[in-house]
Amino acid sequence: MKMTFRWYGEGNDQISLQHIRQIPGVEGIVWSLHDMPAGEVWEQSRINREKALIEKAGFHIDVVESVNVHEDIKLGLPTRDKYIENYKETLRRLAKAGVKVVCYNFMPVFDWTRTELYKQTEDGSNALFFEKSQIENIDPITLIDKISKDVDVTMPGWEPERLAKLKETFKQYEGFTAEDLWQNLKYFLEQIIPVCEACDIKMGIHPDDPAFPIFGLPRIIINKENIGRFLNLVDSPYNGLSLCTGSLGSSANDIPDIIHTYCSRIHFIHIRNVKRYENGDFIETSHRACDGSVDTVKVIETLHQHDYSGYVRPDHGRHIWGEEAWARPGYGLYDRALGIMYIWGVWDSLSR
Ligand code: CS2
Ligand code: MN
Repeated sequence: MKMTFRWYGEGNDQISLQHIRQIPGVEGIVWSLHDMPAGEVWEQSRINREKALIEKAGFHIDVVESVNVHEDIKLGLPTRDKYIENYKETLRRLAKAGVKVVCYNFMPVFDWTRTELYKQTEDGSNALFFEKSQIENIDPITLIDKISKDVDVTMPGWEPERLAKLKETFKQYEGFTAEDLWQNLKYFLEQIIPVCEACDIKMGIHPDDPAFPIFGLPRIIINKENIGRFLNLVDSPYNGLSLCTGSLGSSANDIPDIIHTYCSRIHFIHIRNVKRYENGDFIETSHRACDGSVDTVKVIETLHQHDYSGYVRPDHGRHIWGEEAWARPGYGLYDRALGIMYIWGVWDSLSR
């Protein structure tokens, strides 16, 4: 496996590339142009600038997370064709710079959703928390308003231009079903996968987080069966997965079994742990298997059995050692670095 670390870019991430350099075994930076609105073509000069910066620090730029999909594509509006053409052009330009894998998601309206960004835990750390009863009893606009006031950085999926249009977007989704979403995803894939084949970029869809419908919006990349259906929409190795153990772990999925079944189509994997409670709440924990509901040891073991040679990154970490003062929720330095050492620990002992 090839270890990577997500970084939000110069001036946008409190963590420096020099610090990431000191985490053992990290070869690549998972990057994006985080200020690009979904649907626009990425400028080649900006791609090249990012590439130069990251490579100068000694990392590869093989993985981009994410190139976001414009809402009109998910909704299947007539304007989608223009945005799909733009998406294709961005892929071609990324390929020109040497990018190998692009991560994206196909969740209506939101990316990941939580009810609290700094939930205190017993040991004094804090973590992203999902309280089911809150989601059921609050209207989404109020929740998003509340959450986005807690942070002064932009988080993936919570970009200002997306939040500004929230009411309008919800209206557009009235009466929209899971089958509609499947159809629109198929349409999108049929357009872009041939381009990916031509320019040698592998697409990896990120599972929905949480892995169940919220606010009456459909969510489809949520379990083994649906992942199988997804891979068959366009049966090409270029149509693959960014498997995320924390997202799939928000409901009772057998993740090692999913890895075992679809391993050849996994291009990128996010490893993290979450603890599920009986009432449907869940909290993000350390990477350690006994701390959460995901058997992370078995996850790593399954990857090892399959000789997994794709990209890996630790996903969200808790805030520890006071880093909530400066780090993005889920994307501090310390717990993700500890997560990497846990992953290596299991991997190296298996290799021996
Ligand atoms: C993250 C996502 O929540 C998560 O697990 O990895 O925010 C991820 O970056 C996006 O869904 C990818 O498009
Ligand atoms: Mn993830």
